[in-house]
Amino acid sequence: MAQIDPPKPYGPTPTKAQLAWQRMEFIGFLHFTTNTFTDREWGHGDEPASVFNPTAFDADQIVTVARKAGMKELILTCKHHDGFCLWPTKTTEHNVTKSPFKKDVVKLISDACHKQGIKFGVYLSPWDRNNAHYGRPEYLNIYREQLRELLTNYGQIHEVWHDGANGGDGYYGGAKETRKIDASTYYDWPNTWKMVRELAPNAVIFSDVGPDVRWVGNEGGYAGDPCWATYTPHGPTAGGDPAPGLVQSHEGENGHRDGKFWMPAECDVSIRPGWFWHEDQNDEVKTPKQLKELYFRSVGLGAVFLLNVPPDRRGRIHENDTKSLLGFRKLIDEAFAVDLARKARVTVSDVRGNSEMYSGKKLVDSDQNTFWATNDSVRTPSITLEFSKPVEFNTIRLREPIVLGQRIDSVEIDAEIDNRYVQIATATSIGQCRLIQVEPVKTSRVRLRVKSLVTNPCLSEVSLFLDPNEAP
Ligand code: FUL
Repeated sequence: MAQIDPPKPYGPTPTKAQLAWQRMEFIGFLHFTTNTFTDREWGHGDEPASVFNPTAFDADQIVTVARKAGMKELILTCKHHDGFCLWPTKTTEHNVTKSPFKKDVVKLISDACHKQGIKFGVYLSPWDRNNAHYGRPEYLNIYREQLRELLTNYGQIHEVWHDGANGGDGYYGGAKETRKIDASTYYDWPNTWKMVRELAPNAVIFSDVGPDVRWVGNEGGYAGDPCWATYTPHGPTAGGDPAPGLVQSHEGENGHRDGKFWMPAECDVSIRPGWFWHEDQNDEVKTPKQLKELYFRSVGLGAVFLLNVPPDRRGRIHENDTKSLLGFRKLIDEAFAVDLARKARVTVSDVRGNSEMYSGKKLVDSDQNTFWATNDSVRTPSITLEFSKPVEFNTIRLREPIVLGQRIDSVEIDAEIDNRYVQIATATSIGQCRLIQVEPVKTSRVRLRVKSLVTNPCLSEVSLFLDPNEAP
């Protein structure tokens, strides 16, 4: 088939780093610090370094569990709000070298990640309840120096996580002073991000306002429906500038169809009620089924699923969490084991000359290099899959080649039942991935009606699965 130019990109499009990040789909968070040993969620900053004493720390065990669960990246809380640094920073005495453990936790975890082919990311809390300079201009230099250490000494960094939390309860280093900051100006984020770009060009930067990855706006691990990768952060008050900690966070759940920036959502949640490990939460680990549901509500809406698995006081992933993670992996693998659409004969109502999908040779391209595209003026084409023998499915997976932007507004899916088409599903916003669960249908013909109000659509994947754990 003759090759012709692909369609022109529509609206904002992802950078190389964003694209690589979106394709990971499932990543992990490690919350680990003095809180693990003091049973707190937010340390006060006056915890002595002596409390940090993992008894059987095993970075390989942590990374192996994450890898087996399917996580492609791990983000470590190198410093949480309490200010204790897990690496031998030169910026403060309040660091791991002063603990009985002494060893560089950032190095141990990042080395294990690099060794096992897992990407590594750093969380560095802007809020610091230990540092004497927090709240004054000097602290900004300290924060940047800490970032510089993390971004230069630990190999490739793929994500830099800036928390929006900056408290205000007056607890600082035990001194109980109040240090008020104006989060909209104090941190001077643009200059910090400039430095991140220079030191870690492959990293995406996460915050409430991106610039690469946006907070989804809840800590429940789910996106809204629809969830657009495009987004315009708005400040909390009319006219107020948005900044980390200062956004209309609920808008993160859906994003904006006409958003100014490509800023896909990251859905963070903990496998336990708390972000840190607590003995009394060992029986409250989310079940494989609950995790699977969150996967469908995050990855299935084009977002990235960021699941926190907090190491325990030994410095390992607890048995209960491990069991749940591996159970979850099994459910996901079983759900997507066989793509029934590969057996289909494919016809389309319109095609641009470059579509391998059209010939039925290629219905799936998870790298999104080949895709079905229509001619420029076409807005509502359809694609039909015909099977020589009826197939039964309950799960549909669609992807757009997002390098060309998010083009499709919605799809309607029909199955032929008793010689006529019956609509079985609709979906608004496709993007990187859209998972649709339906009641099991048995049919020889499936039709997808695509609506793209703004430009001509493209699709890089149409897959059908029979998830054995969802079938009645
Ligand atoms: C929040 C923090 O305050 C929590 O402790 C946790 O780190 C979570 C991921 O982000 O804003």
